[in-house]
This record gives sequence, C-alpha cells and structure tokens, in this order.
Amino acid sequence: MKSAKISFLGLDNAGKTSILIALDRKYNFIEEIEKLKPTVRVERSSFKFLETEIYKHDFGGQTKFREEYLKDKDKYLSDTSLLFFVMDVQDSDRFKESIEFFEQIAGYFKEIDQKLPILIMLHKFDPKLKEDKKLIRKIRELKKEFFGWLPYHDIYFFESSIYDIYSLIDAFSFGLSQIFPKKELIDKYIESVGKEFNTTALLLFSENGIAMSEYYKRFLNDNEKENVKTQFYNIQRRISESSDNVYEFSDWISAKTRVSGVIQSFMVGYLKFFVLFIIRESNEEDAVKLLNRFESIKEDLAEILEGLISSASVTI
Ligand SMILES: Nc1nc2c(ncn2[C@@H]2O[C@H](COP(=O)(O)OP(=O)(O)OP(=O)(O)O)[C@@H](O)[C@H]2O)c(=O)[nH]1
Ligand SMILES: [Mg+2]
Repeated sequence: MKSAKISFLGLDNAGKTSILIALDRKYNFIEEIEKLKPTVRVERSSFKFLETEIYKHDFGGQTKFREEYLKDKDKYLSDTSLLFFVMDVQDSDRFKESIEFFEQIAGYFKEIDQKLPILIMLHKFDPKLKEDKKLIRKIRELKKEFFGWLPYHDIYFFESSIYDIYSLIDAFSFGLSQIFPKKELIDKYIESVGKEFNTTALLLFSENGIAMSEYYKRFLNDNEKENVKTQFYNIQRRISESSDNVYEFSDWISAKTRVSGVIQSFMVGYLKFFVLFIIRESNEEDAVKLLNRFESIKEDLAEILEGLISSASVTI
C-alpha cells in the first residue's frame, strides 16, 4: 500500500485543526470548532484516496511544541509530501513570528534537498472581510515574505476561512493533485469533453467528495461555481445512500441561468467515482448526446485514473 504524509504547520490558534475538521465534516461543524482546544504535539489521522493511504499530521503550534519539532526536524518533518502552512491573517501582530517559524521549516527541506509543494493558507480571511482594504493590503505585503523561497519550493497561496467551506475544499483538492503528478492528464481530458459537449460545468469527484478535476465554462462566476458544487454535495449524499448510479436534476444556478444536470457514478476496480455535468436547459440535445457517449467517456476516464493511481509519489 502506498502512503503519503501531509503536514499542517503554523502558529497556535492559526486554525489548522479547524480546517481539518471542516474538511472532514463539510456540514454543521462550526459549533464543534468553536469548542476546540489547542492541539497537543501531533495528531495523526488518515484516509484512503486513489489506493494511497494519506496521513494528515496536525502539528500543535504552541511555542513549546514548535521548539520540540525544530530540535528534531528529521523525526517530525521528514517524509512530508505536501505541506500546509496556516497563518491567521487577522493576527498581524504575529506575522513576524509566523514567518520565522516558516523559514525554519522551509529551510529544513532545502537543507535535505527536497523541493516541496507548500500551500500557504492565508486563513481566517472570512467572507465579511473580503472588502477590507486594509487587510487586503496587509495580505499582499505578507505574501512578499515568501517570495525568497520560490526557487526552492513550489509555493501556492490560498485565502481561506471556515465560513467558506469551498475555500478549504479547493485548497485541499489542489494540494492532493500535487501528490499525484499525472493529474493534469485528467484535467486535459475533462476539459476536452467539457468543451466538446458545450457543458456549463463538468466535474469529477472521488467517492469521499474530493474534487479531482473541474471544468467550467468561462462565463461562470465564483458564486455560480459554488452553486454547482453545493448541488453536487447534496445529490451525492442522496445517491450514495441508494443503488442508483445516475441522477438527473434541473435547477437555477443564478437568477438568469437554468440548467439541467446529471450525476453518474462509475467504478474503476473497486473505487467509485462521480462525474457531474451541467448543461444549459436550452442545450437539451447536447445533454442527450453526452449521456449516450458516457460509456466510452467512462472507459477513457477509467484508463487515465488507473494511470493516476499508479503515479502517486510514495513515501515512508
Ligand atoms: N474567524 C475565524 N476563526 C477561525 C477560523 N478558523 C478557525 N478559527 C478559530 O480559531 C481558533 C483556533 O483554531 P484551531 O483550529 O484550534 O487552531 P490550531 O492552529 O489548531 O491551534 P493549535 O492546535 O494550538 O496549533 C478557534 O477558536 C476557531 O474557532 C476562520 O476561518 N475564521
Ligand atoms: Mg490544533
């Protein structure tokens, strides 16, 4: 069995455990998060994704624990395939302290000559703060602090908040794609099918609801994209409880756009996947064509997914 380790690091109170809980639950988690206590040392949990056991390491961020990790970096940090570095953007008084910690971690991987995908989570950027000019300026300045590391690691920035579950799902899905190097093949295929059939959106999900590939027509705005995903999560819950493998629906994704959608599940070996496609209601013919072609699309997807599964980078 292959395995990969994802490390979540950052100062205490940054929101690491909250992010992990939100990703696990996806619904009704706010109350649980408000009661959270600081994490003591490292909490590990795992899940299976594409035949790979993914271990999540949630590193408690209090000073005494950070000191421990830094004293024995080999023990705590080695074998990391992907790093989430979480920062509380509302707490600018601690930006400096947080950057200093980051430098120690990034420096360790540089020393052992490992180029690492690092997602900088600019966290607690809550929806109500999105227009806060002062904060936006601070975040822009903060990002610059990481630029010096760009030659050594693959650094990506994500603005996130537990009040916007999609900001977390998107970052996590992107992170996972970094562990599976052949993922771009899936993206290209999904995009080509999406364009060929003139779909509004075409998405591929794994059984545990991780978006593996997403194609959206260019005119869709973030709000509409979010509506598409909400549709998917609601319907997926329903079909995973029934034996149906096709589900059709029709809905408004914005005041102007009414769409028809189909969710179809299929198996690759014993792994289950879902494809969701959404088409403007006026394009009913394209929807029928796409459904008729689904058997051959499914075969292509299965083949690419098998390649993806075998491409997972192995650690431990
Ligand atoms: N406003 C806001 N608060 C958040 C967000 N995410 C987490 N919090 C709050 O931040 C506090 C700390 O969250 P934790 O997840 O425990 O932080 P942590 O990084 O795991 O802390 P340690 O375990 O000590 O390292 C909690 O009270 C959460 O409710 C967010 O996106 N926005
Ligand atoms: Mg914690």
